[in-house]
Parts: sequence; structure tokens; C-alpha cells
Amino acid sequence: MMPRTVLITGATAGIGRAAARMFVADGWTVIGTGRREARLQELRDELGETFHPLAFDISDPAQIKAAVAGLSGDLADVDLLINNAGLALGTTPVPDVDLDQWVRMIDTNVTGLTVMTHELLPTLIVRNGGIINVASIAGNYAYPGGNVYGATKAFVRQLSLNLRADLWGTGVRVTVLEPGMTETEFTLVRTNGDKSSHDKLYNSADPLTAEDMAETLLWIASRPAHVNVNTLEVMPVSQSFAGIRIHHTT
Ligand code: 8X3
Repeated sequence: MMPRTVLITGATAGIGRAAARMFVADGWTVIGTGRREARLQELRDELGETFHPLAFDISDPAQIKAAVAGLSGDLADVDLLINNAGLALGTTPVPDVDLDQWVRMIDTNVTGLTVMTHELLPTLIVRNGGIINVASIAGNYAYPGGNVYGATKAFVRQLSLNLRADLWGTGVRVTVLEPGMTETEFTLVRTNGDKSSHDKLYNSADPLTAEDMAETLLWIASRPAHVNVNTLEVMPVSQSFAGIRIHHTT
């Protein structure tokens, strides 16, 4: 098989880091992006020269453009973009929310993902490549406190489907992966480091692991060239739907 190159955003932790490990083990060249340069360097030390750290802030379009423009040689030939970087901030329902947190989620989950996709599209089209966007079940099901986080993930789902529509005939594959509860730093970030929230959510619930989702990403990427997985929603067995509520006034 020809050597292939994948660019994974948000490779410093969680699903992105686990995916970097699995794609390298599967023979891919991996460009791993993130803000935390030291973490990327640790991965480089661990994984060796087929892992290439690319440190920048995905919430800044100018930094994305400069990072992609700076890819040279074989590294410019990206075959697969995994838009994994994203975050949730806050768990409280409106109106008790922080507008700055909303804007930061939009900057990263929506604008960052969109700009990154735009910048790599010409390469992906030339190379018959692929895009896998990591969204969330929060984009499919409303829940109290999901507000803007869930909305950003609904955007990612619809953008993925619309990219499929527009890229028809190019050979470029597009998938949206929608994980449910996955034990990573996600909840610590969402709750500003509240370890008890992290423990309460995951303890004795047997959540998905970052490795479960990395394996799924590799499976999607390894389908034969004529197969496109459009959407894939995955939950741990312990997680399910809570349904519609009715507030009675009396
Ligand atoms: C996060 C999944 O279940 O916390 O993307 O909404 S969940």
C-alpha cells in the first residue's frame, strides 16, 4: 500500500492523540496539530519520525492558513484530514451562561474546522483524499446545558453532509463521526478542571475510550475507495436517550 498522510487536529490529548498512535502503527505518516507544543513533542519522542508535530491555535484562522501553507515536501500531500479538535465549555442551561465560552466554542468547533477544511480541500481533491469530522451525539439530541456546544456539532454534521454533496464526482470521501460519552479530558475542560464532575460522569458507566474512537476512525479510513461512511453515531451501552419533558404549571 502507498504511504499515506493524515493530518489530525487536536492531537495533544484524547481521541486525537489515540488516533495519532493508531495511524502511525498502521503505517501512516501523521501530522498532529494542537496548541500544546510540549505534548506534541512528547508524541514525536514516543512515535518517531513518522509523526510530525504542527503547533498552532486552531481558533485563529491566520494561524491555520500559515500552518497549512508551511507544509512542504511529502507533508504537503495530505490524503486525509481528521477534524478532531473541538471543545465544550460549560454545562449550565441558559441564561446562566458565559458568552465568551460560547464564542470560544464557535471559534474552535465551527470556524477552526471550517477554515482547516477550506485550506486543505484543493490538496484533498487532487489526491482523491478524505475528510473525517468528529462531531458528537450532542449535535443530534438536545439536552439541558448542551446549548451552543450541541449547536456547533450540529453544524459539523450538516457541513459534512453538504461537503459530500458538493464533492460528488471528485472521489473525496467525507464522514461525520458522532461519539457519545467518551472518557478523555473533555469533561475537565468543560467544567474548568472539576475532577468530581469528571469522576461522577464516567465512574461505573463504562464510557467509550479514546482508543475506541481512534479504532473507529482507522476503520472508516480503511474502507475500500468506493465506500463512503456518511455518518456514524456511537454511544457506550450505558448511555441512552432521556426523551421529551413537559413542564406543567400546576
Ligand atoms: C460529548 C458527548 O455525551 O457528553 O460530545 O454529549 S456527550
